[in-house]
Amino acid sequence: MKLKEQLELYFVMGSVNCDRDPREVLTEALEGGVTMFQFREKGEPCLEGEAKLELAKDLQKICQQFSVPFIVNDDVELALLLNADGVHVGQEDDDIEEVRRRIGTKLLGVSAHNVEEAKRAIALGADYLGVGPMFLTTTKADIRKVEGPNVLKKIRTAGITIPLVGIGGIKLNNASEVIQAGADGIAVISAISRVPGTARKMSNLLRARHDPEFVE
Ligand code: 3NM
Repeated sequence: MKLKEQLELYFVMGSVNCDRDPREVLTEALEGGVTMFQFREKGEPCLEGEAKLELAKDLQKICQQFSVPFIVNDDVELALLLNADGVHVGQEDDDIEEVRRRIGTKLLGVSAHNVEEAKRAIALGADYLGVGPMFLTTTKADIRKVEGPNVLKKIRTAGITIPLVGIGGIKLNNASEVIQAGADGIAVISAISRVPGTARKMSNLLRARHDPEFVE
């Protein structure tokens, strides 16, 4: 499968984002049609050390059962230890060039908030970009100003063709706007982690786009 297709419904999650066992939450999301998963064990009171490693291993195994890539947020050591499929870093995280060097050909995702950051991330080796916040969100405390899906249009107008996913406050009722603005996919935390059934509904919505005859 091409990267753009794999990014279509990108579920991002850590234990802090779940009201029940994260293994159950991930399984339900994958059954619903999630196409990529990022383990993002951040925020209070997130797991550390052995407990983080054990959860990561379990979630990776579940992804493997569904043949869905397992990406690690901002922890190159963990990604290398588990032989994960890739790493995602923000602008504030490790040096992008250094991460690329350490992970070799594994997937590298980078968060970008404007055209300049997007160009720089690509020059330093990003395979895809996460662009946000699309809408207001309470999931991440230190978000930038909400520019909305328009920032995706600006990035595309600047001639950037690499895979893009929108992130931040994406729900069923605003997901289409993000795709229409130029994203290949949507990256979602709380709408999927906290509301059972959303992954399937989002997957159906995205699928209907390629296949107008598709009915649920
Ligand atoms: N990054 P939810 S917004 C992890 O703007 C993250 O770069 C963002 O969570 C960015 O889907 C965000 O619950 C949180 O709104 C997304």
